[in-house]
Amino acid sequence: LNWTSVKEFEDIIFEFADGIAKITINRPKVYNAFRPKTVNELIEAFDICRERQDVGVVVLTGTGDKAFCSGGDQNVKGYGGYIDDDGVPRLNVLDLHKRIRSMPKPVVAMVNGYAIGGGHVLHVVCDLTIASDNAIFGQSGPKVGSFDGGFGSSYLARHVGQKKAREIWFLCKQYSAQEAEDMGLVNRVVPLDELEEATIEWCKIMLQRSPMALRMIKRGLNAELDGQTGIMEMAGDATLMFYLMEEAQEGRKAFLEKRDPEFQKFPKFP
Ligand code: 2NE
Repeated sequence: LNWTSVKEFEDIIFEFADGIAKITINRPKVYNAFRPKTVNELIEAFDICRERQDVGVVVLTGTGDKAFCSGGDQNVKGYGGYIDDDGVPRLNVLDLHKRIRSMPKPVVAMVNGYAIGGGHVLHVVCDLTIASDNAIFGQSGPKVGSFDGGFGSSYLARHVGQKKAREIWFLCKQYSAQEAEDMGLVNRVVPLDELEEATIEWCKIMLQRSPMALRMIKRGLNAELDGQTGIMEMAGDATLMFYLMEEAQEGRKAFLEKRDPEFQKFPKFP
């Protein structure tokens, strides 16, 4: 694909081609670990992807062939979180998880190496994961003084089951791409040099599908875990579709024309 830059950032690369947005964490010296600035840039890029109607699918990956993301940058970890340039500790990666989860378009993790700690959680919250055969998966929080009891635990358990999720967190072992595929943690494993091609291939298939149908499926699958927030997101999309119907337009028109709405003319389907 002919990638073009969407916006210049310091810690990430943000590109677009043919309906696909590609967001690359670009901190190879620290195995693509994130600091608060990285997360803020990721949030901005995901927000742009949400707004842009020419983006149908978003791909998240890391620079190089060593790491997808190694989690929070241990160099800036302090009291209360990861210390930002302003000296304030932040854990803003949880806001990024929410963005990925509520993105009304598929988000694909293209895992090109280590997905460890908070980097592992990032692929867990993506809708699909395509991994290179050298990828390594695992949580490390309890080994380095951290944990993610949010989506990083509950949604992980939805993927692999409660026992396996507890094993992954309690032991902090590392798993090969093949093991990850076998436990339902990734969708597909391919040779490293075919990773982008395979990811684009799947993205192109999704781009041929009905965007509203994909959106509603994502909402439905999320709602099962997300409680009132999940129902709210799904109901929001139902409202969006209602606004596309003549019945909703009639209410607005009647108000502006200062007359009673003629709702009775609309069908009451079984
Ligand atoms: C990823 C892993 C297993 C790779 O091991 P290895 O032996 O292949 O490489 P090495 O030498 O450890 O790492 C290569 C370079 O990347 C840096 C290392 O310090 C090293 O730098 P140099 O010595 O060459 O200068 N690096 C790697 N990960 C880093 C990190 N996270 N922060 C800063 N620098 C990092 C191995 O490197 C590893 O285990 N990394 C640490 C993974 C980790 O514990 N991440 C934090 C987990 S907690 C978290 O992410 C989190 C959370 O639990 C909840 C909320 C938010 C975040």
